[in-house]
Amino acid sequence: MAYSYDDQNIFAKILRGEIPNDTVLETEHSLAFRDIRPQAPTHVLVIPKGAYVCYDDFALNASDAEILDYTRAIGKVCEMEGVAANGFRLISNAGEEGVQEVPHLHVHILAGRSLGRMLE
Ligand code: D5M
Repeated sequence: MAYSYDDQNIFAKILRGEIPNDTVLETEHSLAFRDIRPQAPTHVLVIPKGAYVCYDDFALNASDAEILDYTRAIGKVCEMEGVAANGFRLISNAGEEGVQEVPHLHVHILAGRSLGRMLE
Protein backbone atom coordinates (compact mmCIF):
# COMPACT_ATOMS: atom_id res chain seq x y z
CA MET A 1 0.00 0.00 0.00
CA ALA A 2 1.24 3.49 -0.85
CA TYR A 3 0.93 5.87 2.05
CA SER A 4 0.68 9.64 1.84
CA TYR A 5 2.47 11.43 4.65
CA ASP A 6 0.93 14.39 6.48
CA ASP A 7 3.86 16.66 7.30
CA GLN A 8 1.71 18.60 9.78
CA ASN A 9 1.52 15.67 12.21
CA ILE A 10 2.87 16.32 15.70
CA PHE A 11 5.97 14.13 15.35
CA ALA A 12 6.94 15.87 12.11
CA LYS A 13 6.73 19.13 14.06
CA ILE A 14 8.93 17.64 16.80
CA LEU A 15 11.48 16.55 14.18
CA ARG A 16 11.52 20.07 12.70
CA GLY A 17 12.06 21.52 16.20
CA GLU A 18 8.73 23.37 16.11
CA ILE A 19 7.53 21.88 19.40
CA PRO A 20 9.64 20.65 22.32
CA ASN A 21 10.19 17.07 23.37
CA ASP A 22 11.88 15.20 26.19
CA THR A 23 14.64 13.52 24.18
CA VAL A 24 16.12 10.23 25.39
CA LEU A 25 18.31 9.46 22.37
CA GLU A 26 19.05 10.98 18.99
CA THR A 27 20.90 9.11 16.25
CA GLU A 28 21.55 9.83 12.59
CA HIS A 29 18.16 8.48 11.47
CA SER A 30 16.09 8.17 14.66
CA LEU A 31 14.78 10.10 17.65
CA ALA A 32 13.53 8.72 20.98
CA PHE A 33 11.57 10.86 23.44
CA ARG A 34 9.25 10.39 26.41
CA ASP A 35 5.53 9.98 25.73
CA ILE A 36 3.53 13.00 26.88
CA ARG A 37 0.82 10.69 28.33
CA PRO A 38 2.91 7.93 29.95
CA GLN A 39 1.11 4.62 30.47
CA ALA A 40 3.95 3.07 32.50
CA PRO A 41 6.95 4.32 34.51
CA THR A 42 9.03 3.95 31.36
CA HIS A 43 7.18 5.07 28.22
CA VAL A 44 9.45 6.12 25.39
CA LEU A 45 8.51 6.63 21.73
CA VAL A 46 11.10 5.86 19.05
CA ILE A 47 10.57 7.40 15.61
CA PRO A 48 12.55 7.39 12.38
CA LYS A 49 13.51 10.85 11.13
CA GLY A 50 12.25 9.97 7.66
CA ALA A 51 8.64 10.53 6.60
CA TYR A 52 7.10 7.09 7.19
CA VAL A 53 3.52 6.63 8.28
CA CYS A 54 3.71 3.23 9.93
CA TYR A 55 5.73 0.06 10.24
CA ASP A 56 5.10 -1.52 6.84
CA ASP A 57 5.69 1.79 5.07
CA PHE A 58 9.07 2.02 6.82
CA ALA A 59 10.06 -1.63 6.48
CA LEU A 60 9.31 -1.66 2.75
CA ASN A 61 10.53 1.81 1.75
CA ALA A 62 13.32 2.92 4.10
CA SER A 63 16.98 2.39 3.30
CA ASP A 64 18.98 -0.37 4.96
CA ALA A 65 20.89 2.30 6.89
CA GLU A 66 17.66 3.80 8.27
CA ILE A 67 16.31 0.38 9.22
CA LEU A 68 19.52 -0.62 10.96
CA ASP A 69 19.74 2.70 12.78
CA TYR A 70 16.10 2.52 13.92
CA THR A 71 16.32 -1.08 15.08
CA ARG A 72 19.48 -0.32 17.01
CA ALA A 73 18.01 2.89 18.48
CA ILE A 74 15.13 0.88 19.97
CA GLY A 75 17.63 -1.57 21.45
CA LYS A 76 19.80 1.24 22.75
CA VAL A 77 16.87 2.92 24.52
CA CYS A 78 15.97 -0.43 26.12
CA GLU A 79 19.55 -0.67 27.33
CA MET A 80 19.66 2.95 28.56
CA GLU A 81 16.36 2.61 30.41
CA GLY A 82 17.43 -0.73 31.94
CA VAL A 83 14.19 -2.48 30.99
CA ALA A 84 15.59 -5.92 30.12
CA ALA A 85 15.89 -7.13 33.72
CA ASN A 86 12.17 -7.01 34.51
CA GLY A 87 10.76 -7.06 30.99
CA PHE A 88 9.14 -4.63 28.60
CA ARG A 89 6.69 -4.34 25.70
CA LEU A 90 7.05 -2.83 22.23
CA ILE A 91 3.88 -1.61 20.50
CA SER A 92 3.41 0.04 17.12
CA ASN A 93 -0.16 1.02 16.33
CA ALA A 94 -1.09 1.44 12.66
CA GLY A 95 -4.12 2.87 10.94
CA GLU A 96 -7.72 3.16 11.99
CA GLU A 97 -8.29 -0.30 13.43
CA GLY A 98 -4.85 -0.19 15.05
CA VAL A 99 -5.99 3.10 16.63
CA GLN A 100 -2.95 5.08 15.55
CA GLU A 101 -3.25 8.67 16.75
CA VAL A 102 -0.12 10.17 15.20
CA PRO A 103 0.51 9.20 11.55
CA HIS A 104 4.30 8.99 11.78
CA LEU A 105 5.80 5.59 12.61
CA HIS A 106 6.52 5.19 16.30
CA VAL A 107 7.31 2.25 18.52
CA HIS A 108 6.20 2.57 22.12
CA ILE A 109 8.62 1.11 24.69
CA LEU A 110 6.67 0.36 27.87
CA ALA A 111 8.19 -0.93 31.09
CA GLY A 112 8.39 -0.50 34.83
CA ARG A 113 5.14 -2.22 35.83
CA SER A 114 3.31 -5.44 35.04
CA LEU A 115 1.69 -4.75 31.67
CA GLY A 116 -0.90 -7.51 31.73
CA ARG A 117 -1.77 -9.94 28.96
CA MET A 118 -2.71 -8.40 25.63
CA LEU A 119 -3.31 -11.57 23.64
CA GLU A 120 -5.04 -14.81 24.60
O1 D5M B 1 0.10 7.01 20.16
C1 D5M B 1 0.57 8.31 20.01
C2 D5M B 1 1.26 8.68 21.29
O2 D5M B 1 1.91 9.93 21.11
C3 D5M B 1 0.37 8.82 22.52
O3 D5M B 1 0.77 7.87 23.51
C4 D5M B 1 0.61 10.24 23.02
C5 D5M B 1 1.90 10.61 22.35
N1 D5M B 1 2.08 12.01 22.07
C6 D5M B 1 1.25 12.85 21.43
N2 D5M B 1 1.77 14.08 21.34
C7 D5M B 1 2.99 14.01 21.94
C8 D5M B 1 4.04 14.95 22.17
N3 D5M B 1 3.95 16.24 21.77
N4 D5M B 1 5.15 14.52 22.81
C9 D5M B 1 5.24 13.24 23.24
N5 D5M B 1 4.31 12.31 23.03
C10 D5M B 1 3.19 12.70 22.40
P1 D5M B 1 -0.56 6.15 18.99
O4 D5M B 1 0.25 4.89 18.96
O5 D5M B 1 -0.48 6.95 17.72
O6 D5M B 1 -1.97 5.92 19.44
